[in-house]
Amino acid sequence: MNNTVETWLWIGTVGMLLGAVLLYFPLLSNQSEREEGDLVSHFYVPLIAFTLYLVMALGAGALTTSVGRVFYFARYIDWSFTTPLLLWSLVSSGLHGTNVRRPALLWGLLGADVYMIVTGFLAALTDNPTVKWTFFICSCFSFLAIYGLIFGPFKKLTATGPNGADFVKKATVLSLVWLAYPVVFLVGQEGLRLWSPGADAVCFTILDLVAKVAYGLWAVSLAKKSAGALESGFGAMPTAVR
Ligand code: RET
Repeated sequence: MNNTVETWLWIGTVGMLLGAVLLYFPLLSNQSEREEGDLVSHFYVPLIAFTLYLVMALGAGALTTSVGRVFYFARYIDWSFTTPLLLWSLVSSGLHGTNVRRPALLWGLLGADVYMIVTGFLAALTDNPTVKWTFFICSCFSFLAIYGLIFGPFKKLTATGPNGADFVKKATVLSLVWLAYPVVFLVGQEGLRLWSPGADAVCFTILDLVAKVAYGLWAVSLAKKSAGALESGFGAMPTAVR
């Protein structure tokens, strides 16, 4: 394994472990139902990522394709679990305190997300350009569907509750960070191969640490604030009115 790649896979492993430990403590002191969904999901996200980074750092979780490119498929196993968890906690915390229950809409969002990762995996796996770019486009359309659902129906529905403003803040940050993933794919080894495997490892590791650990810590702190506000009667209004 290339030295830069190996170093960054270990940075990812240690960073995710640290993130999981940091995100475990808020779980122990949880006092409210409002925070529960956020706390549980934001703990599992770095824990899952730690496991898959460890697999990659130890030299597994990758295969060599027909043109000699090393493809880290373990990233896609990580994303298949962590991205649905991140979207689920974004939406369920946004809807908390409203009377809205739209399970089919939530399943639609999670379905688009899993479809995005699976078609992205197929695009990354192959070296056949027609197959690669066909699945890349499928994956990008699913990504657009995710944006459409978040900033369409879910933004409207969460606006009826006390966490609507936090939902918009989190959704904005999440969509900006997530946007960098297809760009790295496009430029890196899985796409046009304009830069080295080391550059891929650096970018994906930094992105993963931001999208999972930094975002998770921020989301949990927002959940704590919002639970405090709900307890002291603030923000309970919209629920009571409905
Ligand atoms: C792929 C393939 C090419 C097209 C698109 C992609 C999108 C990937 C995304 C990944 C997000 C991962 C996160 C992980 C952290 O937990 C699969 C690269 C659109 C958005 C946030």
